[in-house]
Amino acid sequence: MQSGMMWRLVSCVVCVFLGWQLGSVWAGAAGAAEPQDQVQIQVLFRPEECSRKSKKGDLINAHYDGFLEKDGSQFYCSRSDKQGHPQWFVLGVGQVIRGLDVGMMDMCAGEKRKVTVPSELAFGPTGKGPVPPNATVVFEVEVLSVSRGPRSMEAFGQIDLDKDRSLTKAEVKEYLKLEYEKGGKPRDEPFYEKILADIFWKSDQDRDGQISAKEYNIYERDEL
Ligand SMILES: [Ca+2]
Ligand SMILES: [Ca+2]
Repeated sequence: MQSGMMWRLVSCVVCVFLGWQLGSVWAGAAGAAEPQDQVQIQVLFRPEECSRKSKKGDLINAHYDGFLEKDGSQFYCSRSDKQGHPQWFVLGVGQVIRGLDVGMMDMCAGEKRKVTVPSELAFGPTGKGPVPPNATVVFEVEVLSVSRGPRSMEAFGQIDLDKDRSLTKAEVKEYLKLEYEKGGKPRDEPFYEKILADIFWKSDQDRDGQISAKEYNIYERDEL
């Protein structure tokens, strides 16, 4: 019992770090031909009202808890960690493991799913942190909001106000503000700061404070 609690504590600490890393690690490793066939999706709850379903490039706010399939032990805990805030990420562009990019498509705000991801679309032959090599993982996800994100390629040009093919925080913030105002839901400063911090942490891989065209679009380099 005690060791179980200890494991959870350790894994929660690890997951905070892991959470930031989930995306970049396997962004380049997703070579499987038809990933949608390999990811098992079980819808646990779907709200009756669903005005918008998640698609590639959308900005998602979600909780996701990760478990090892083999023994059910938890290795990631955006929800169960008491400090846990739901995570912001852009869907379908490699900010989360490929299995979640695939398994979280077409979700409504309020929907809950169980997504089972084979190792090739998760942490691969090397594993990561508490996830051993070649491990199938199960995520319980709950989507809190779905909105148009900053990642569609048409959006890049709109965001890049000075047309230098690189995005500053000010440029991304301006874009997000416009999007939320358009949607009739303007937000306060801390809200935008939180999203910006998340987006830049996950996207600005060389940490130069700007999101380059290459950093912006991980899967489809050809488009630029
Ligand atoms: Ca710019
Ligand atoms: Ca950069």
